Amino acid sequence: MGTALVYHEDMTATRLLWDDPECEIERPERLTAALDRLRQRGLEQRCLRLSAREASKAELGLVHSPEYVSLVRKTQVLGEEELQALSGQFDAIYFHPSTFHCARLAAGAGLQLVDAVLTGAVQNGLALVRPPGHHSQRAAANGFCVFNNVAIAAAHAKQKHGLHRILIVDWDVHHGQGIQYLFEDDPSVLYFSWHRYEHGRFWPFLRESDADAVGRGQGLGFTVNLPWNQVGMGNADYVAAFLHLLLPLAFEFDPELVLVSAGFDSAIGDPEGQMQATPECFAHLTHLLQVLAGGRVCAMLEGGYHLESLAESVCMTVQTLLGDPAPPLSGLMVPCQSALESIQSARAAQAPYWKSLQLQDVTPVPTSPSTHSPEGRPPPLLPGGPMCKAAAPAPAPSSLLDQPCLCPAPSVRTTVALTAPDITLVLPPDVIQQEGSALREETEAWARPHESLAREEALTALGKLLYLLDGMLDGQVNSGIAATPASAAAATLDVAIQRGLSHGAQRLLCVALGQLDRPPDLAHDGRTLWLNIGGKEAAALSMFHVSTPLPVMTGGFLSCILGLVLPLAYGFQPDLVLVALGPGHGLQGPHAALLAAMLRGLAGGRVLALLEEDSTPQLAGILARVLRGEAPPSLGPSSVASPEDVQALMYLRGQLEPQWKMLQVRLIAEAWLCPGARLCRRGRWGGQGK
Ligand code: Q9C
Ligand code: ZN
Repeated sequence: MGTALVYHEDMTATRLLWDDPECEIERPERLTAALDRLRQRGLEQRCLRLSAREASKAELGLVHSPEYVSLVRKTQVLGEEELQALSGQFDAIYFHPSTFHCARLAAGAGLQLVDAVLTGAVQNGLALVRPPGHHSQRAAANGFCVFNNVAIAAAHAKQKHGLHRILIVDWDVHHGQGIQYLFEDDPSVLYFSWHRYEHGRFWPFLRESDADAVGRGQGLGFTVNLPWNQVGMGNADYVAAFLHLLLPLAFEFDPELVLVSAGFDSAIGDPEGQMQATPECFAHLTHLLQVLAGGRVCAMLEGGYHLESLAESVCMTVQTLLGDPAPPLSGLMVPCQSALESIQSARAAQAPYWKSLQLQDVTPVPTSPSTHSPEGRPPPLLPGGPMCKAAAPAPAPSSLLDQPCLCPAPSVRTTVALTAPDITLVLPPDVIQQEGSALREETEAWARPHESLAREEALTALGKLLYLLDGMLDGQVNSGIAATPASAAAATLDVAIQRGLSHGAQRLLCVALGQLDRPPDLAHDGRTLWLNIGGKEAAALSMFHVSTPLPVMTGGFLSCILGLVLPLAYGFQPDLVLVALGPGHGLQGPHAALLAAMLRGLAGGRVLALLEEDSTPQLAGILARVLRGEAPPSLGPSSVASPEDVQALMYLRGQLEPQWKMLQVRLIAEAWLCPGARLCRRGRWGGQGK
């Protein structure tokens, strides 16, 4: 449906006219660097270009006082000395004769973006603007921000489009206190911000930036602060914050629109943030938000002062908005202790207001003021074992930034290799219907050990699947869907795993839904992570062979994906994902679509979905659409997880946490339910051999 890019070159006019070391980083080159890089990468050309308009007085009045707007208007005619004097009345602000015009364009750009998305002209978009907005308040400029672009866009979406639930995700490294103040008593706006905090010792030095500021009155629980108490937070910390804090609340909130205060001073190299997240991380953050609100995501630039890091991160964001799969993340996926403490404090502070946290949460962890050091991180997982590749020391920032931003994109995004012809009716036009098959002899050789693959239909389906898998491994196709007769599902999956491993996949994630037994000769060499959802009971036979019952309620399904599947998947860092809907998988289309959409964040989007031949064309169609990058449909208000779902999840997390650090998050009910004793009477890794 398209991605909008809203911009106006006049926004490069405002600049600092005098000496001020604090403000000099907010420069016109921020916009030109980002835009130039988007052009170089061919990304700008793929967007719908919209020229920004000025926001009107009434639109600015949605969040600012008339007196303040008049004050800013008057700066147009002031001389340099008067501008400097007025600037001095605010914290970290400079005015320029063009400031009023630029700030009205910045706010107007956000309004155009929201209008384009909410009228259905585009699916999503980015407004490249300056001055930024999230620090600005009803009657005050602050932190380079003059008008609060994102807050104005949210108020407009409510007023002009009648929206009732808007999620604002502020991934800038500073606390957007302006947005917090404007909506703190408003339950229709859920505001999430993470920010460098250092126990209150970092700008803007506010008590109300801490995790215990959760909103007021009707808005209690609709302000979510995640303060980072150390610098150096990286990809694993950011992804963990999304999986364990933001996304559970966001799904429960069920927003109609997602606005992003997209500051890139939270990226590696930025002088303000001092964080370590690489540009690819912003592809993942964007991707994770695109499963909400039917994919209606409007991002607006806030901070970001390292031009190279900013430009790359903007490209990653736009590329993902356009539907390209996110590049794999670099570095060991292990959140640091300080990040876990922060996430835990925020979960504890929010638990009273959110069902999705209630069964699982816990008392606050006392935080210790200490400086961040790499030594503070847990030791690498399985030294010398199968994860040693991931455990290699992270490359230096400069070399990370030198890496080419686009992985070679397969010419074909999604292919379906199905035997049922009526599927074409529900396929998007750019999804290729595969004609080819692997050679007959080769197919027979793979089939030979499996009795269930002897029948002609099973062999035909296997030939098509092998051909598709080869196309994915050779980089001609990004993702695909293949079908198999129900009776051959397990054997076909087994062959697909062996074929994937022998044809270049280093680490293969297999998510098997329904009654699909683990292939009997699946190696324990750490190259395959087998995850069965639909097993009889929760069981972790080893850190690579995990089984859990199919959750019965939507809430349980969501906590299974966010609390188990994705943490394992991100920790494993596969280069190929197989997701198989086997006999009795029981998944509704929207649930299957959500799972597939989220798994597409792994392995550069190399996801092969295996269906049963008699699946409905609708199921194949919805999977084809999410695999090519469309947003999954919203699940709607989610029911709570059943006690059984919660228990299974907690048991597995308890078993697996020591090995899979992305699972780590304290669970409140652990102490009450003592799940290990009840659910599994086997030894630590089960007792199949005993
Ligand atoms: N070294 C935005 O990113 N100065 N504003 C902090 C600490 C103010 C940041 C000084 C930073 C304002 C939109
Ligand atoms: Zn910032």
